[in-house]
Amino acid sequence: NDGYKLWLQYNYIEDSDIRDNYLSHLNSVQYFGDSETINVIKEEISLAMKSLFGNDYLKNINKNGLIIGATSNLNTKILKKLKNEISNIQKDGFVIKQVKIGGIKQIVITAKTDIGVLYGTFNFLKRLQTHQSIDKINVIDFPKVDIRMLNHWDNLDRTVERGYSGFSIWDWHRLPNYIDTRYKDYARANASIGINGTALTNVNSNALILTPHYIEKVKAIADVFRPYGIKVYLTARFSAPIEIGNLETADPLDENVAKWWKDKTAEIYKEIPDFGGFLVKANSEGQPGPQNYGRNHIDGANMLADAVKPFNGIVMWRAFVYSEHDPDDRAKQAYSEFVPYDGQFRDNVLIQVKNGAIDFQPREPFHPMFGAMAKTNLMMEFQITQEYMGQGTHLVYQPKLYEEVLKADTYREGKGSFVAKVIDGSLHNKKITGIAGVANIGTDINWTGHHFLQANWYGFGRMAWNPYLKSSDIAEEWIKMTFTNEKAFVKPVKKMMVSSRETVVNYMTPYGLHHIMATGHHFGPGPWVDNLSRPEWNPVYYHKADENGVGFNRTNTGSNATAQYASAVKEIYNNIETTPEIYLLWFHHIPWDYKLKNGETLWNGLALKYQQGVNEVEEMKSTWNSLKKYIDPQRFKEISMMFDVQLNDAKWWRDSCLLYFQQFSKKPLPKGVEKSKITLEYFKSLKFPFAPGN
Ligand code: BDP
Repeated sequence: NDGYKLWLQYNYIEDSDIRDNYLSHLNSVQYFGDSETINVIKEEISLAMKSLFGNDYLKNINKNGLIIGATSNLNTKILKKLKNEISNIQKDGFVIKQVKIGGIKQIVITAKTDIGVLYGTFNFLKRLQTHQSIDKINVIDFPKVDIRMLNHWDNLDRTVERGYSGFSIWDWHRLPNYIDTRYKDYARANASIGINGTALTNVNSNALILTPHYIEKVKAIADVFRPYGIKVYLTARFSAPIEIGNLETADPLDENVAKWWKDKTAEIYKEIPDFGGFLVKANSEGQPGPQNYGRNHIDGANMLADAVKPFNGIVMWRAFVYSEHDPDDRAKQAYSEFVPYDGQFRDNVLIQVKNGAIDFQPREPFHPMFGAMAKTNLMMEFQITQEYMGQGTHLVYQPKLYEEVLKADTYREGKGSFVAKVIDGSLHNKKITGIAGVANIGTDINWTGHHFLQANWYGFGRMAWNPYLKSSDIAEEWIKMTFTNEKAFVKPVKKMMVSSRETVVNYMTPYGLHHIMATGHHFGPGPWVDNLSRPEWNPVYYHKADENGVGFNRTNTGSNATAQYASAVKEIYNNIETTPEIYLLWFHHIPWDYKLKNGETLWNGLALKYQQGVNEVEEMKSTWNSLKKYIDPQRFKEISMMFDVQLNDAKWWRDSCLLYFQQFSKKPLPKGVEKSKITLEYFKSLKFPFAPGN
């Protein structure tokens, strides 16, 4: 098993009790409606049934069976039985319910739209894959967030920025005539978890994607995705009117520029009538934007919003901005720049905000912009690819991180103002809601490099559908669908996944340390780096270690970043006693002999966490090795080798960080912490000129 089939393995159900029970409900299947989406549902059902049951299924039309179709295509007899449920269906939600018609038990999968029916079908198939009971099934579900999308940081030359699973799956050179089967399998996988959008291109964008030659290629992909309910989006390079439009300026207030974007948009919609819209990184890390012309984010975003508005398109404008000319704490800059604009963006603009104020660290407190813009559509950006977390080789189950952020309480409208409520729009009654994940997908045969990182794609989709789900429940269903329902396998693997995020924090950045990764590629430790041209690119800017202690004072006696939070949160973080220890060094600069809650000094505590991280990887590795008999040899071996990499790297992190910080703490390692056999000089000398994703 090479892992290509992801969580859609549809393993044959060996347990005959379960199999016979299912088959007693599945003697037939009837489809209602006629659309490309209904066709893909038929294909999926037939693929899944053959695989789950062998040839023993769908034999007798006059016995208990399945009825699949949108409400508008069902006959009145069926509709009558489902009256209440149908009136409760929201958006692309669905109902799966067993009803009796003419003495025969029928499981009806229905929705207002065919896409909803597709979601219901995948939900039903998941139940079969995870061996859940379907007796008297009665399920109603709907997506809580409108736009659930992947952001591909894929370049036109097929390299992937921060991609660690091979090259881009978009084969631009061979498009539009050659349609790789991956496009369809990608769409199936995404639809199975409710993802309904994908931005095909890197936020550090290339204007060529907007030329007719490329629009034709994008159209070919959009045509494959359409039956699966997935819209395509493109990144818009702000200077495109100059680069491909022969204009002299890209000033958003220039009439010719606005007209150029209107015409360009119309040209795209002519080919792709359901095109989603634009994703824009402007005036950030060297990308062009409205500020190049003395304008601001409102001018830029609204100009594009007006262009897509006639076609119901949207603009996702990223808030990931920080400037080398701004002497203020980098963590404060996005909030300072955007929050004063609240209420001034068009209603088809969404401001896309990363989960934390710095950059996808193993742990960050939630971004203070969440809940702070009551009159602006604001969407979440998570990173599924693991730029700062071991990239394609470390097992880190990220839905645990997503959950931590979504559950954080912003206190913006009093207690219970969770980030999840900002994202589903309920806190301030938002018009459009969205959530994006930076994809970890590439041309590797198993899509994500490390088999377990498929779970991050899966889990992202599930939480985008419903940001209140428990990450541990998602892990369990993913394990069962991807590997096996065997309890002796599911339990330990789930435990390992759920704790893996804390483990990576332990061996990389315990107690609120952050951004101490090596330069450029961000793989491996580099806390010593202090020579980069922009101060806020240097790890020393973030940890500020010296003889007196370590950590970034962001309280009211320091950068005062805490003032960007609601006052209840601000007070918690301003006070070292009430700051959760997981964020200690994020908010405070603390002496090495500061006493932690467990009685250890900060230095000892830090060292012990690094060691704990290493120990935990060792445990994961031995857990995995004990499970060999439950799994196919290929995936077993490949995952097992990944653990070797992860263990080595965890030790590298521990050893180099402790040697480095020890220069300042001048204290011995506490008992139980292994001493490095390698020198700090050696760690510093390591170079990675060909690291992927750079
Ligand atoms: C950082 C990455 C960089 C991205 C940037 C972004 O290092 O490659 O372009 O974020 O999100 O995390 O725009």
